[in-house]
Amino acid sequence: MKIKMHILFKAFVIAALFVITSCGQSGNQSGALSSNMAERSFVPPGEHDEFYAFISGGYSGQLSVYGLPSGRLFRVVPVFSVDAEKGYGFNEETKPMLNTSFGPVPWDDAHHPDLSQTNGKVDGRWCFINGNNTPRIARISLSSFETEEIIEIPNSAGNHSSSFVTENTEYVVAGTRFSVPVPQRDIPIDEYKGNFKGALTFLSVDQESGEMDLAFQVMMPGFNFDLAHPGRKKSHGWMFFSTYNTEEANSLLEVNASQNDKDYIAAINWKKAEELIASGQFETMETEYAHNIYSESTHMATTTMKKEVKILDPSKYPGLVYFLPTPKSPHGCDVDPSGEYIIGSGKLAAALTAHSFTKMLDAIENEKFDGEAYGIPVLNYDDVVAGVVQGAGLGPLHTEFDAKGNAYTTFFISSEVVKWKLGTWEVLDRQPTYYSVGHLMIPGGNSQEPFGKYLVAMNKITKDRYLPTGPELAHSAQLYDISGDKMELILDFPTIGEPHYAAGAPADLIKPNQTKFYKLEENMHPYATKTEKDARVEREGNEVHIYMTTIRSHFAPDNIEGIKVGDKVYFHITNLEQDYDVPHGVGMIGANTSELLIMPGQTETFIWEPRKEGVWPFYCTDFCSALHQEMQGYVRVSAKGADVPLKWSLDGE
Ligand code: K7E
Ligand code: CUA
Repeated sequence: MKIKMHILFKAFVIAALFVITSCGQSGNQSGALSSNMAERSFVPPGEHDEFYAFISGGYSGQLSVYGLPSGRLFRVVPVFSVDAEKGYGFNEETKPMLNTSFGPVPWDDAHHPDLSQTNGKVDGRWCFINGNNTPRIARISLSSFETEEIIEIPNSAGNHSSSFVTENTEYVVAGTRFSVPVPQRDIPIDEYKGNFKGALTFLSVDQESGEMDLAFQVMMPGFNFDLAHPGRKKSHGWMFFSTYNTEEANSLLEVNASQNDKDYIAAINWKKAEELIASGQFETMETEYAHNIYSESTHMATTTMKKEVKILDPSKYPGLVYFLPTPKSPHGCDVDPSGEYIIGSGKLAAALTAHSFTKMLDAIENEKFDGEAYGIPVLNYDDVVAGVVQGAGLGPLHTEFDAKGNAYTTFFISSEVVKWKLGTWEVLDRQPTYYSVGHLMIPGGNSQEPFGKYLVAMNKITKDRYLPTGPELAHSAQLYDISGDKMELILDFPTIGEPHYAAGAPADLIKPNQTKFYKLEENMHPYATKTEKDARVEREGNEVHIYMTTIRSHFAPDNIEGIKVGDKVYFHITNLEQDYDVPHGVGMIGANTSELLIMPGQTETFIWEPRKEGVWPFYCTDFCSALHQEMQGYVRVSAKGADVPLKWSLDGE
């Protein structure tokens, strides 16, 4: 039986590959070629795009920021991976951002950005994104476009069904993909069944500061939790997670986790969870996780190691969790703008399943159950399903929505986006993608009010779309105009890393709140130097602290003597500029770290441990004025134990 399944599945995969290969030869002859199409994505020089798009970097660990409809890349915001371009993870100020209970982890795999909301609408305050590999959630300020916070998720592994935001940003959720022993311990892997657990984490968000806190974890059976989306409007207060591997296989999952005809969408009543927590009905588990916060006033990050987490066991609390049977290892789990429909995309199925929230409540009330799993009621499939979209394509993954009652689903295997109607379940339109699309994004698509003008498809395979660059090709995003009845492909653009999900918002929501520079008088960095006359060098044993400033176009001081081999030299550099768009950088020969790129009013630090005697230059790395090439300095390094006195100067003073 198992072997038969395996062969069948292989045939399915081969068929899928054939589809991919064959469309690889075609290419799009209408699309972006016509000048009319080009005009629709063209943003003239000097003009601004209509939307921001925040696209995950996948295995780059970063978040990239694009404009729509132009597809222009504006910035890569470093989140989970070190970034020498910006000094992120290299300078002393941001190193703590990457701390975890495993020590500093300089990389992650980031999949799902989501934006903060107020009253179910995108509000332009923050972007959240998940780190899969070493489970973490980050918060990025949409004023500074800096990562302000990273919180580690304990008891999780492969933090994939994350980071989805509720209607008023009450919570950001983080669900585990891999179930693991909780607490972690040394047990045989084949004791998986019944012993491994899947933690679904709810992080509360402070509405003023944005700071996250681990509110509670719902400790689920050992399934794989793949994606999630929040309820909205009538279903506000619920969070839906897709599951696969309800078989609880621990090996050859491609076969052994594809046995069950149906897996589940788990419906979590988080309002109920809040009541349980408030009335003390939870267990406290000891654990360890890092909480890293970057302060805009000290320009520094700090790490707090946390020790405890509140756990809710759903088998003990009736009403907290229900399972909605959903065919064939569902991947995407998407909720429409009205909050009524929960769409499950069985990635091995041809059909899409839409569950009804109203029917779900009715089935709960009238106990229309079809058994239970680990004490969690399974609702009867026929009593919760609202409709099935038939014959839409092969390998459905993800669905987004416009504001006119339409849904758009990506089909990985048949490489297309299919538009269909909510409620009637009829297919309205289909457009090929080039090729093998994963997620798609409509700005505001995960909210009550999508801005249904553009759709971005994020593809896994580029093949012949761009100039080749050796064996590794750029991934691609494709922009469709969805304002008419038919979708129209108007642009291709390459992405950073592998784009998974994205989030989009109108530029008007974000543009007015931009930080232009940091006020020097508000700089609380302990090593800030606020005027040139305060610039100095201090020795404490073999540690030397240089309090340095930058202003167009010199460093103060720029000549330093009395440094010795074996010293640990801290360059604390404050950029004295108080104007928009005047960063200075600094690079030091032989320093085992990146440059610093210091925004106006900011202080940053790197450490240099000189190994060789000599006179060593440093210079500004950012072309800051016509005299940028003059922005340089020297450090004289003498032998260990030499008696060259410590001195520093600028223009001899
Ligand atoms: Cu479908 Cu990680 Cu959301 Cu990729 S995931 S596609
Ligand atoms: Cu400062 Cu170039």
